[in-house]
Amino acid sequence: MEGKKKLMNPKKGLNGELNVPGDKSISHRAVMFGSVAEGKTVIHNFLMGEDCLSTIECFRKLGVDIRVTDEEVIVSGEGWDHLSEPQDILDVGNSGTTTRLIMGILAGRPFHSILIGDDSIAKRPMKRVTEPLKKFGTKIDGRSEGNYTPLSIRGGDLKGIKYTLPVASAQVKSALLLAGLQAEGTTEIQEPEKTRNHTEKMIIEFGGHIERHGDTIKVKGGQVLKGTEVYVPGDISSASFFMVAAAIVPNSRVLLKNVGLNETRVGIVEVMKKMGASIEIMESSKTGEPVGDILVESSDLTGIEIGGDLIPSLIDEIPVIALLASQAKGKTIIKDAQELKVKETNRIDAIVQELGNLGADIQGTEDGMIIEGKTPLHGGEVHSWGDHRIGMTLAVASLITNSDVILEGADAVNISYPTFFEHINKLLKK
Ligand code: SPQ
Repeated sequence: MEGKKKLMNPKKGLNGELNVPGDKSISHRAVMFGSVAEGKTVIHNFLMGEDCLSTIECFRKLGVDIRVTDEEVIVSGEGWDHLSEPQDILDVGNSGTTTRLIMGILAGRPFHSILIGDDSIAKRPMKRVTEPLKKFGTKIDGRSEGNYTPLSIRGGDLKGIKYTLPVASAQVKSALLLAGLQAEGTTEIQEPEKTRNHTEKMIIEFGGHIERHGDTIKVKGGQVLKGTEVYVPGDISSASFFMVAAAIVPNSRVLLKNVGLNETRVGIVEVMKKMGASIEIMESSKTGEPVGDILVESSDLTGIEIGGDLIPSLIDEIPVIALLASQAKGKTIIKDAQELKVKETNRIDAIVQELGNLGADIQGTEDGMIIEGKTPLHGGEVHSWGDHRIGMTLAVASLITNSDVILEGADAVNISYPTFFEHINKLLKK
């Protein structure tokens, strides 16, 4: 994942409108649900990023017919029982979502499969999924007692469980719901904090049933899902790079169209408002996944404290929020975000080191970081650490440096936003 890019800072600000690519979390889930549902699923605005393409390849190896056209992805699902034993290993690439969610599906399938990914995936903890899946009755193992890839799964008959998640994780919750849909009886999952709920919404979209009471989610086993049409909204995590860019680059005004505004994902909007950013949300549709437009203009910002149950709703935006905070007056404290250490990289270390290299006053803590602003940033050589969100944050930082930035590992953006640099250039030209 190399690729060196020289980035320039703009003279006139960022101006114009963008349709950011489809939501990564929803794109993965649409392929997975389409694969286990009966009948055709047509997915519009699917994210053609490397992670979601890994999901497509894995399900093709499980015998599912998936057709990709310029307009849509068509999944010809034939139900849970028609997934077949793969002849080859399933390569999840760099994608934590693929790894964890597919385990929940494979747990209930009566065959053997092996999951493997890249060097980053090999370091991400999987026991949080393998342990509860064993309680359902599946056979699953991997390096370090099932904590790391390669993972080997021999699925079978499952019995529903009651389980309290030790960490707030939508991926773990989703894996257990996918296993629960195939298990005998009811599965009850309690989450410590509310995490993204795309899996729950998709169970309903595919004709299934799920209940939520307070922090407990209940799903019955033996559910037959039906193929459907899925409209993937723009990814708010991708939009966030341009929301922050518009706020920190002087003379900017950017309109982001058709962005997903699911209430479990919009923490960054709350944070930007609290910091004093000029941000306007125009919701256009509330059915299924809520969607709307986001208008952001250059703003004077003030540091704030970010923590508690807000964290899961902006966990992937913290690198770019750190950059935002470096341009806010005063201190920003980000806490309760220790999960950042087990993402594609240790995102606390990566962002502290790389933004520090550009002159930001930023310090890592056990569960987050402390940023003091407002600090002018200078040019230099920085690295994405092979992590798309770190790479895109540094590219946005380069828009306000006083000299050029060389970004190594720029190709990492292809994981979730292959047209990222094209989109920056589009806004620079206006
Ligand atoms: O798929 P992956 O690699 O885990 O992607 C990331 C990202 O930054 O794109 C995290 F590194 O997003 C996760 C997110 O952090 C996607 C996700 C989901 O689709 O369910 C949930 C979050 O992870 P978790 O561990 O909190 O469940």
